[in-house]
Amino acid sequence: MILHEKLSAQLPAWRERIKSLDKEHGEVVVDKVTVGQVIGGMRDIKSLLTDVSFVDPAEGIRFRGMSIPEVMKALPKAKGGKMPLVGGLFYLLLIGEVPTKEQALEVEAEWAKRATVPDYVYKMLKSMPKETHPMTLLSQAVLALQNNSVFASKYHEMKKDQYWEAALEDGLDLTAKLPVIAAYIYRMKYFGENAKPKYNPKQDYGMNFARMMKVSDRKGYAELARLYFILHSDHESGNVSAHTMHLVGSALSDPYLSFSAALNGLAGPLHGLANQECLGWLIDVKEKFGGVPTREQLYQFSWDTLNNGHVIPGYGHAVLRVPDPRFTAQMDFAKKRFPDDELVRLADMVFDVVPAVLKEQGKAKNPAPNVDAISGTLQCYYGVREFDFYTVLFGVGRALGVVPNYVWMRALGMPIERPKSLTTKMLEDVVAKASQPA
Ligand code: HAX
Repeated sequence: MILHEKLSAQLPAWRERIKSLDKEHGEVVVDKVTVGQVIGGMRDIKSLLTDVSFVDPAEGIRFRGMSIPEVMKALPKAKGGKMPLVGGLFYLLLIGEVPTKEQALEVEAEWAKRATVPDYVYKMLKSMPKETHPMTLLSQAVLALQNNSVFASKYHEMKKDQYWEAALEDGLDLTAKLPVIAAYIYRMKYFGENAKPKYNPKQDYGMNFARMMKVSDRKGYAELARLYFILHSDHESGNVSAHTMHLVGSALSDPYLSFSAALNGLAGPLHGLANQECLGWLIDVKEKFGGVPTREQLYQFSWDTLNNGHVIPGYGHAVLRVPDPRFTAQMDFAKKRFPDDELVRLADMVFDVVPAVLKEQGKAKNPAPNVDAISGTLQCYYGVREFDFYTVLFGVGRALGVVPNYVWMRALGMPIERPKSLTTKMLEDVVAKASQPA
């Protein structure tokens, strides 16, 4: 398999790099840690290693050093579409090189071979209460697949430097099955259907997803699915879902156990669940004013939201200090394909008005839009209007980034994660010592 070949060729030199950094320079200080960072959620502490992606506060995400426009241009495109093949993105994230079309199609073919979901997973999903949140269902389904884990079953017979091979097997199985499970959850939960979705090996990941979701404009939605999964794949390693995958995986829990945990983090309202809030806010505006309001009305509505003690969803970011390029890519997609859609026009006006309001308020460090400010609008256009499903889509995309990270961490033999904690008294003592005259 191409991914296996390409990875094993890189590993000896990369392992040497890590070994020499650790052995010869292990004492070199990277960054200082402040009391504020210890209290404030470890914000900005440089203590995670990944070569898969990097978030520059002034520029946004780079996948393997490439900006989003560069990635969208360089990756081979899906048949009959303008968007890249998702298999090409997975190849880029895992191997670190832009694939040829043939290489991207090899990844797509691997997925097609592995996309069958066992019967008991469907039965388990079907037996859950109707009102169960779709993210709970997705996480349960991933956990239910765990008894097929190659990593778990071979754990006792593998040497440490072979872990990555089993991780890759599981990672490919998992990423292949996720769109099938997500589409089943969608059709079962909102339409009461029980038919098992069928993956068509002649179609790519994006088109398969569009077909299994049964949206009416399959061609258009396949393009959106490709874009959406690519944009949501990775955002370096410190965000809650990526970090959870890394942390749980560091205990040598297999990829299923680790990814189910990552999904549970993604399901939090300050992380992935924020995307369902954003569309709700736009629809509230539309309903209040019977369509797209005037700029003045929107300005007042935004202030009312803030004055009522709420955040404006889709704006602000913990790391970014500019408009999120993932927002820009989605807005471009919408403006090229359906510029007259009412929600798109509204989202565009919000982009014009809200940053100024947040600046006036003076609290948010970044008044610009993030990835969630527009993603629901695009889903809505294609008829996927069930807000609480949106984080499931994020979950399918996120696997494409955290799986390569998991594989690399096992390949480099990364140890169990174990930061050190302090007591409040110890922190106070540190502060007292620091404030004593020299
Ligand atoms: N509306 C109103 N106030 C905001 C705001 C917004 N969109 N963004 C930040 N602020 C406020 C914060 O609530 C905070 O106020 P307090 O001091 O009263 O607590 C202050 O500005 C400083 O916050 P910050 O340092 O700029 O932002 P944080 O790093 O603390 O938080 C958030 C980052 C994304 C959580 C924040 O900007 C927010 O709540 N945004 C709205 C929700 C949202 O869009 N979430 C999706 C984020 C993208 C993502 O990860 N998706 O998975």
